[in-house]
Amino acid sequence: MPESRTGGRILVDALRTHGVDLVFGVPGESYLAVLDALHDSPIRFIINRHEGGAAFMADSYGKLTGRPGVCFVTRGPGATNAAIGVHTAQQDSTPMILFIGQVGNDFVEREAFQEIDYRRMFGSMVKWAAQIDRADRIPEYVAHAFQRATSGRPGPVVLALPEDMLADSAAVADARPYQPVQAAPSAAQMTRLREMLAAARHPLLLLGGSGWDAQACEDLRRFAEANALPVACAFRFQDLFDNRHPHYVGDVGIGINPQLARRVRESDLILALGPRLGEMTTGGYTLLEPPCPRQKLIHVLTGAEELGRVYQADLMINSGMPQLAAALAALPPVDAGARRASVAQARAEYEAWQQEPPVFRQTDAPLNLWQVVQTLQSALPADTILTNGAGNFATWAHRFWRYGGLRTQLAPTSGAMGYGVPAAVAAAIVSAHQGRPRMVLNFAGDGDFLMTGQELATAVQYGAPALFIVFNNGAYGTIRMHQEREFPGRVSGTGLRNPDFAALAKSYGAHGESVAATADFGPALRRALDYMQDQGLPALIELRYDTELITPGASLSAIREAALAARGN
Ligand SMILES: Cc1ncc(C[n+]2csc(CCOP(=O)(O)OP(=O)(O)O)c2C)c(N)n1
Ligand SMILES: [Mg+2]
Repeated sequence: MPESRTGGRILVDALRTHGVDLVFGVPGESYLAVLDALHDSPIRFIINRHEGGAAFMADSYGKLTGRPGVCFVTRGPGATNAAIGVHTAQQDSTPMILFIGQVGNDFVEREAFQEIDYRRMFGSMVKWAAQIDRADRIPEYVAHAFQRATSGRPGPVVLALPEDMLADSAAVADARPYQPVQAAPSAAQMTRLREMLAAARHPLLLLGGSGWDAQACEDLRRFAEANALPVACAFRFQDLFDNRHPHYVGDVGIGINPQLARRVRESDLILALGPRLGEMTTGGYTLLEPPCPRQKLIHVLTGAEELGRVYQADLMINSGMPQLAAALAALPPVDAGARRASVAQARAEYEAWQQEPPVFRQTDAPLNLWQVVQTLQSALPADTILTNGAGNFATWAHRFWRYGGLRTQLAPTSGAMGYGVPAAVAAAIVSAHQGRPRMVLNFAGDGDFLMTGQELATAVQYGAPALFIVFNNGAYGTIRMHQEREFPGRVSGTGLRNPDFAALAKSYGAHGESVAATADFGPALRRALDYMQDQGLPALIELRYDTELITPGASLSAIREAALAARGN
């Protein structure tokens, strides 16, 4: 007979069973029994300053380790604050488990204090939302949650924990560790894939999605080299292939290199390995047209239910990425000699796209953001983790940064502003916890930063030395840009009056400074890196520049004038 334990303890023991070492969250009186059980547990509880930050950190943990990120929040307000991270885990296919303290079963269905039905609230956002009503079933529910979050297409799971259930005791045994389940390609599918590859003249590999590991990326590299394949990465999955590799030709996302867009359109075979082929990766469903694209399409996904959802591929394969990549690496190469020159050409187009954009020659901007990225890239190690949220500033990362391979990028395909700051804090904490501290760099917009900037307090509390670069253009610039395109000259709801970011950083105990001219950035970076190194604490450098510098390709006034001209004004 197992010993009797409280629900809180059974739950924390279950987390241990499944290998959890670190959880994120904001406390609430609804789950005191869990907090109490954590008191005696080796699991580290990173406390956050907002549940949105906690949920983003759990998503980042999932992206960095491939294991579910775990987040604890309280009922009602805590759960609603956390929703942005759950949605991001869904869109990014990140394994994640959100535990929510819940109203006790003695008060349920009265709309008691902070009561929400989480099955209905999160229903369409998660792989599974459930409530554990009996302490003796905790091991079963938690094992199911880990299984569900990691098998097939990974994603978020929500478990609600009624307060009285957590306080109850039960004599129940622990479950076994979860075993993620993934399909593998069949021999017949691999034969067909090889035939299609042998027949193609302009094939293109498009990588994306979650569930990759180091071996899978290595296998994939060998396959791409042996078959002379150009490799592109889907929107915000740019770290699946080392961007310095001669076969890497760019990312298929927002602000795509027009040369690469042409290659996607003119390709006669797209091997989409892992990406969902969503709106951002298909140029709003134009680069590939649903339901039957002009290009031949091989679509491989971890989730069977996603195959054929938008695109009826010529060959659909349901497979995990390690299983697929191993099969690809074992495939006898096709005769691809004729393609080598075209790979080199595509690579040259990528490199040309990364050169200094003309906007700095057209404007007299005192701060050259392209130069800033070059300075950062040459000062920081290749395995630096670069994080960002959403906004036009992210272009400076996606287009000009060379991601150094698997797990060097944390960025939301959901386009969630505020993702990058907590992601950076999580990356610094998680990598140090794993015994291999990494350099972590965050690019944030002024709007983006202030959505979750209070997680700087978390960074300081836990000694997480990430470097934050705030792109301050005094505006929700992306929306301003769209405004100038659609309603030229009519600025509405997009201007920002900001705090002093350097002073703000200092008030948290971080290093802070502000830069407005190109020549000042290098010395500022040196001081920031020295501080991080000496103190083990974060640093922030604000970049001040005019809203006019809205994209690398065109200034705001050029966008407005083009829009006015198109309207005949
Ligand atoms: C949580 C959230 N709210 C609103 C939006 C809509 N949105 C997309 S970009 C953007 C402006 C971003 O501003 P900023 O961070 O300053 O970057 P900039 O575009 O100015 O470089 C907004 C409001 C969003 N994507 N996410
Ligand atoms: Mg801005």
